[in-house]
Amino acid sequence: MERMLGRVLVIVPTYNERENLPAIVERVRAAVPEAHLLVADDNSPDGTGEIADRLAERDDHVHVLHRPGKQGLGAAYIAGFRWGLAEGYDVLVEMDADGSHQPEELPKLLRALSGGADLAIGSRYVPGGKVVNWPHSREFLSRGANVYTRMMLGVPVRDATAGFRAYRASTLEKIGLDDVDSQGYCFQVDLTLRTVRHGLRVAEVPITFVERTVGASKMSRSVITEALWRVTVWGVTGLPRRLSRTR
Ligand SMILES: Nc1nc2c(ncn2[C@@H]2O[C@H](COP(=O)(O)OP(=O)(O)OP(=O)(O)O)[C@@H](O)[C@H]2O)c(=O)[nH]1
Ligand SMILES: [Mg+2]
Repeated sequence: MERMLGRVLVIVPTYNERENLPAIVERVRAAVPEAHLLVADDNSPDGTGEIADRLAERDDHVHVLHRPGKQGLGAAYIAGFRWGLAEGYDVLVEMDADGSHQPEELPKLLRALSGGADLAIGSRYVPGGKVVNWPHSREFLSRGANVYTRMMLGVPVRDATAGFRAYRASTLEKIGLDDVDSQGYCFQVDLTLRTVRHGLRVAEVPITFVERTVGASKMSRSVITEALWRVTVWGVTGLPRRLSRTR
């Protein structure tokens, strides 16, 4: 199935994920043996980068992109996408290192691309999608963010902040990455919006999202604030376009 899609690169951004990385790499290798992996590490103080190097030495499907310091999830993905596009991969996957995104569900995402989607989103909020081990407050925040996003931007996507997704290389080439500077969850919304505005096909595939059990979250108030103001600005500046479409 991946053969039909061409070469697949799973990009895993890491910042202090030493306890999580080896297991997640092993699970990806088992779930989609043909796919390659790129660990995009922001010079993690806990030595995740060196662990990644060791994994890469043993396995020619594993690659490492060392970045000088913590610059946020969005920047790590942009760098990973650029690397993957330059290397000629046909599909670029985003996946967290902390076990929240289950590698065993990767084939489902890839199948959605084979079925014609330009972007496949692993969604918590379509029928069949689930969240495991989240406190009510966190789920409320995430669901609220998605309702607000849908309302403000008019994108027909239930889980626009989801970080488990597969892009065709052609999608990333069409939407362009040069002027993306969103960082946290907002990065996901940004790319979703660009994909929809380019008239490309987005498919949502139900996944089970499992909250991390080890390591520390990088989620912060600033991540939430960024998402809130950017989505609001995009909503307001995109309004004339939406109105002219409905008229
Ligand atoms: N390279 C890089 N990776 C990052 C950065 N911030 C977060 N990550 C990675 O991005 C993924 C998601 O980050 P998390 O800390 O799990 O954020 P989250 O999933 O919103 O928070 P939790 O639900 O609490 O886990 C993990 O693999 C992190 O290691 C960063 O600045 N640079
Ligand atoms: Mg996480």
